[in-house]
Amino acid sequence: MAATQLLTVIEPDGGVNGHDVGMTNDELLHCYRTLLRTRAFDDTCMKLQRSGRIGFSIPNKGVEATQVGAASALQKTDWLFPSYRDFGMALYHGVPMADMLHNMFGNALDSAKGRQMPVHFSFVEPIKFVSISSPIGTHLPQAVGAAYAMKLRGEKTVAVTSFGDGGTSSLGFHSGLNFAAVWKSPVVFLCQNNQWAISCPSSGQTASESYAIKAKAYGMPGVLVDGNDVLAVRKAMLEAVDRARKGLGPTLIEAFTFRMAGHSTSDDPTRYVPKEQFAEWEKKDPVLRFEKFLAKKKLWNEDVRAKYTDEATAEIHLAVQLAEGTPRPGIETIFSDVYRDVPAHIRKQGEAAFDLAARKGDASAGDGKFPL
Ligand SMILES: Cc1ncc(C[n+]2csc(CCOP(=O)(O)OP(=O)(O)O)c2C)c(N)n1
Ligand SMILES: [Mg+2]
Repeated sequence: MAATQLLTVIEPDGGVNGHDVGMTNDELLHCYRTLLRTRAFDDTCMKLQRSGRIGFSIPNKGVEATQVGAASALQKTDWLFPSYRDFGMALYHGVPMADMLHNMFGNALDSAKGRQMPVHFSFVEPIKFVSISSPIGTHLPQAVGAAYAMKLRGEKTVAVTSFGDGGTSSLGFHSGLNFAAVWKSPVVFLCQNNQWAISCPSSGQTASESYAIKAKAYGMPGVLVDGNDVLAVRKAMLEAVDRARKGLGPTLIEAFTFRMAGHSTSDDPTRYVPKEQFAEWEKKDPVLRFEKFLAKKKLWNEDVRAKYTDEATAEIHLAVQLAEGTPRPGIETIFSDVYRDVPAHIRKQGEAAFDLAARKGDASAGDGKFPL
């Protein structure tokens, strides 16, 4: 595997060129189902935001294969330090859609009790999905430190951290990769190169031949992989995870893909992404690519897509009903999970705030005046 030559497994005709896929039909269909559920989740969140029912979302269309391929190489005991775009990794490992939507609505059942932004998930079960860090690149050193702790404890787990092409320009990228290699931390760096960091294209981000090649300077392997190919990402990730588990240290994987939508619900990509680029990558849609592969194995036809799409639609509708129907967190939860013993001065401030809320009532949506 190389840092400047794209690793591909699924050929344009759906064949795999003699490659040993090493997955059962059920496992392959689980990947496919997760691609469709991820797209359904993304699509619904966009609609919820556009209709004013949630405040914010981050599109995921186009990058699903990277997430599913990467997640499929992990064990449930491994730790993920993900980016805000990683819906597919959580869904692959069985996080219920409702739990993710509780965060999108910031309701009382949200694991962060409404104190994080939407798409800033955190889960302990069924996989360790560490709370998203909004400041770009800051979670890379977190993953390196956690992985180093796993090594010191003699655990056979690994930490995987996922970030974007823009993340490679952060200080966290440099210090994270440097220390990981020096300490031989069992960590995998997954750079999802979707070619844009909001409106900044890769040409404005780096003069390197690839992002993966940066690994060489830190003293670790770098692998460039086709991010729209579930099986290629899985192959690169399996090798990197295996290396980390054996105590051989970190790997940097660059998954080359494309964000087939805006950065977030707050921008308009038609203002800066060339039309031709959208058209070119529409043809490389990762879901269609995997369908071609499944069809060649006689595991796919239009009916299979319809069945899984219907299932995903029913699942997301139910989850939306649940999450939207769940009340907001009570103001008394502001210190929950923050302190073991709430310090006296904080308790005093809290009591004053609770008292004010009891007298003045709750804030209403869009009411910027509360409590003044
Ligand atoms: C330190 C810091 N600077 C700027 C931002 C604003 N910001 C949010 S997302 C983003 C782009 C990140 O791009 P990339 O790393 O390629 O990830 P992508 O969104 O494409 O998945 C920026 C600049 C931030 N969150 N943190
Ligand atoms: Mg990007």
